[in-house]
Amino acid sequence: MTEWNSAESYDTRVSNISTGSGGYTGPLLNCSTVDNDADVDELTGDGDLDWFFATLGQDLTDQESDETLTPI
Ligand SMILES: [Ca+2]
Ligand SMILES: [Ca+2]
Repeated sequence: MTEWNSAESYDTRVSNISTGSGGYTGPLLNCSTVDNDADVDELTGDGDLDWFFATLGQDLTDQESDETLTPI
């Protein structure tokens, strides 16, 4: 959570946490490390910039145009 709450930009934080760039050494979050399940989920992030992990065509999100959705 330290990286996510850092002063880096949203795009840099997503990149660092998904790839280990920028000196980030914590657990990676990407389509290889986040598992899908068979359940239909509704993911809501409201007004802040959120990063969604969802199965396209199954899970529902309130993703906005400036937010990342990583398909799983
Ligand atoms: Ca699901
Ligand atoms: Ca949001």
